[in-house]
Amino acid sequence: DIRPIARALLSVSDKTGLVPFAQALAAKGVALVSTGGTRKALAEAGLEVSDVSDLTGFPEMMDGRVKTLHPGVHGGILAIRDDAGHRASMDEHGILPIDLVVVNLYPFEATVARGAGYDDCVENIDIGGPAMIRAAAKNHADVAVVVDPASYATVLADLEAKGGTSLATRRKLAQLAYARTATYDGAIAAWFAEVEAKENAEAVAESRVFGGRLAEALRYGENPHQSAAFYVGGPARPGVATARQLQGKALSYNNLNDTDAAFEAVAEFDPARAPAVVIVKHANPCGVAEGETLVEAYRKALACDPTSAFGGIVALNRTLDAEAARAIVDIFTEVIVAPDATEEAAAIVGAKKNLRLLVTGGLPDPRGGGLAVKSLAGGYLVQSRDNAVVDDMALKVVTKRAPTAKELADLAFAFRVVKHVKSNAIVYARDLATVGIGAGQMSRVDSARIAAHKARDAAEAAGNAEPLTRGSVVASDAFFPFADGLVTAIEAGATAVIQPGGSIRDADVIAAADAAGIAMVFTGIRHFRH
Ligand code: 93A
Repeated sequence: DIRPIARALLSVSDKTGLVPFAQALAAKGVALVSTGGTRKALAEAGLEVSDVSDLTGFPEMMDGRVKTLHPGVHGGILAIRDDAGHRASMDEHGILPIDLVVVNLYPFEATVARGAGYDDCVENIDIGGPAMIRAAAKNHADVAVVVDPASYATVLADLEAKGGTSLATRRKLAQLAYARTATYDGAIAAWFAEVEAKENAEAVAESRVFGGRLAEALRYGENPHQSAAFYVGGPARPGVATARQLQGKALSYNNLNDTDAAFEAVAEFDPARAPAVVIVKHANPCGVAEGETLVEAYRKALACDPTSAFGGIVALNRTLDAEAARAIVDIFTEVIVAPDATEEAAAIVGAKKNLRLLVTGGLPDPRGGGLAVKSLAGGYLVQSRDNAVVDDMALKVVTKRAPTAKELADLAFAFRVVKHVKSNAIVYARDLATVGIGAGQMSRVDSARIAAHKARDAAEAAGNAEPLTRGSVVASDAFFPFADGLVTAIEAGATAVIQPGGSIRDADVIAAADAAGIAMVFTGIRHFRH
């Protein structure tokens, strides 16, 4: 398996160690063939070296883009030496065998690293070099390939000891060769990705969405590989766009999105009526409550789903006070947002360096107008805000039993919350606190089940014998298309229901409610949110 070396093709950008290596080859009687720059370097060292044009019958052309891409080169590399047909082709076309290919590539990585321009980087993508390397490596049965000056010694050692290269050496060199071209192409692909990411970042920074003003370039978007920026615009509205950040790290894209969701939700709760708290995770409320005090509201909200509340956003409808601040900093929280904060509360939050505290100076009007914009491929969807508020709705009792005053208060509470839960949304509430929230399901009955399931989990975690949905009320953001979702809620222990109504099967749903003796009211207004 020893293959002597009669002819070597040398074409290298990195000329380190080239001359002594070529001298050693020449001393063993190896004929040298080279491309322009390599040939010049060898000739200057006094070596006899022919031009690759002698093999191809073509001059190097197109600024060197085409110099070795020719059957005169690739036939000489790829021909199987003991294949009569291959040998006949060589004879017919005057192709000379090449036994050693010594190539290192245009310095693409180094060109990118020194911050070269786009065209310069593209020009440094080597095409002919990798083609020869891969060809020689494929034909390792007959040909040795060297892609790195570090391997020159290996070839010379084989030549010295065996008069040619061994199969083991050629295989090892082939492995190194493919590893090199793979790394090289990987670097090129990574560069294209980098160029694209940079262009995206520029496009995001330059975009002017609905006359918005760039407030802040964000480190990244919903995911780290996405570019992002925060624009403010449209009618002024107290919230994330106007808030003053009293402390904590910069807000991320997801923080801003979740904080907005939390604050818009808590604004549904009139601070003159009662303190209220909303905890948001992944843009959905995972606990909402009113209480006698903020801290009580927070504890009730937290009890709904303490697992999800971990790392959540807490929004309050009144000035953050010390008691509430102490309770909130007790568990890992990303952001607190409130109309204001007392000095004492701010100092308590201050002990948690990373926790962001935002004060907005007020609450947005839930009945306020304005536009909601969403992008889709090639355009935008624009609609007016969902500014419908349950207090303004003409509630219609559709069951034999009317809700009690307590049920009615919880129903209104639940419908306020369900407006801010992604559809299909189901919210169980009791004593002005959510006890189970089902969000973002494609089927309403699944939302009803998930909400009940989460309520059972929360009860278990709190050591309660009964799930909190026992004696609760339930709100649905849109009508129950079938009785099944309602039946799930009844099984979970709901005693009253609020929903828009309007299904062609309303009669079935009402009958199921009457059969269970529960009360149901229709709002006539739907609260889809996607
Ligand atoms: O531009 S190329 O992709 N086209 C070719 O046909 C070609 N053949 C060898 N680059 C090509 N090469 C590369 O030129 C080699 O990979 C090597 O990096 C360089 C050596 O050129 P010179 O001998 O002129 O310095």
